[in-house]
Amino acid sequence: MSIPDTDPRELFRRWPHNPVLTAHDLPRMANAVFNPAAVEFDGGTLLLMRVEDRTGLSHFAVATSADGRTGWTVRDRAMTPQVDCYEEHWGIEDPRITQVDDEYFIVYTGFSLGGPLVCLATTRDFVVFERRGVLASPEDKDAAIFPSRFGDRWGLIHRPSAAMAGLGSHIWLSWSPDLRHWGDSRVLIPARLGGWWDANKIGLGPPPLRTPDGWLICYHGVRTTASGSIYRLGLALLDLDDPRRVLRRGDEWVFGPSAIYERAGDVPDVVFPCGWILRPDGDTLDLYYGATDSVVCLATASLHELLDHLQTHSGDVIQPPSIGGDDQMRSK
Ligand code: BMA
Repeated sequence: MSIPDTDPRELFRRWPHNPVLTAHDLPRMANAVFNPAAVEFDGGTLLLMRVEDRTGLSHFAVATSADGRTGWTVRDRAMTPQVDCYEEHWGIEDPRITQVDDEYFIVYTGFSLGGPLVCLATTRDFVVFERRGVLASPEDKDAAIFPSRFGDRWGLIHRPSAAMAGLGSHIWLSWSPDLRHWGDSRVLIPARLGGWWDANKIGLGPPPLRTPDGWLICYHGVRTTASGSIYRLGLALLDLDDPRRVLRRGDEWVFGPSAIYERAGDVPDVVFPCGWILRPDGDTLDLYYGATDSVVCLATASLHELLDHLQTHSGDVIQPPSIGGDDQMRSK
């Protein structure tokens, strides 16, 4: 097995004390804790973590730490599914958080009676959560809202599942004037085909990150092998004013399962980030991810190294044109 952290060419460096948090850090017995959203909150780092309890259903716990690495305080069952409702009947999963002024938009997967769908809740304090309804019907997941509007509209990145096998599940972009009515949808980043690392099924990781070069996107690609799937991460860059324009898309994956805690667990060979935090130096990017659907981990990259990498490791982005519709894109 390769030992990537000893290779200085790797863009993401694992925290040497991974995993950051495990089910043993929870006050109550659970199966696993993974796929955390991450934000700076109250002068520290806050993770909103998916906890899969021993019923098999998931809810969210809050973990806070002054340095984002050690000394975690965990508050379990911070947000629990409304199991009497259709949309969250079998739990809530994989949150992504976008801060808008002093409010936090939490976009998460509801495991509904009809399969996964995309829900929105908002909070100011991670104690009281206001449910704002369903943003996308089943099957859809891996969604996040941009932190600012484009013209008068909010943008939502999401991943509907292809109903027909073999057609691929792609990343889409939809728009809303009010966070309730969504439309003007189009494919943003298509899954590739054939032998690519990101063939057939891809999905957004953390919410888009504003950088001087564009919106930085980290997404997972799922490679199907004879012994199961491998979840790896790649990068893309969207135009700041018109995020429908994909400026760059990395050819190569930049982070994949390699450490033992990423290879052995409930679902082997999975790294699955739902949050990242750009630290105050403007360059240190902490990526919080679930490994093997079992534990919470951390890897750190330099933002300028990621952007440099995209300059030199992306081919031409060829997007098929979309059919008509009013072009309402007006950047502020
Ligand atoms: C995806 C999601 C994630 C999970 C991953 C690997 O489809 O369900 O929650 O981490 O599969 O099992």
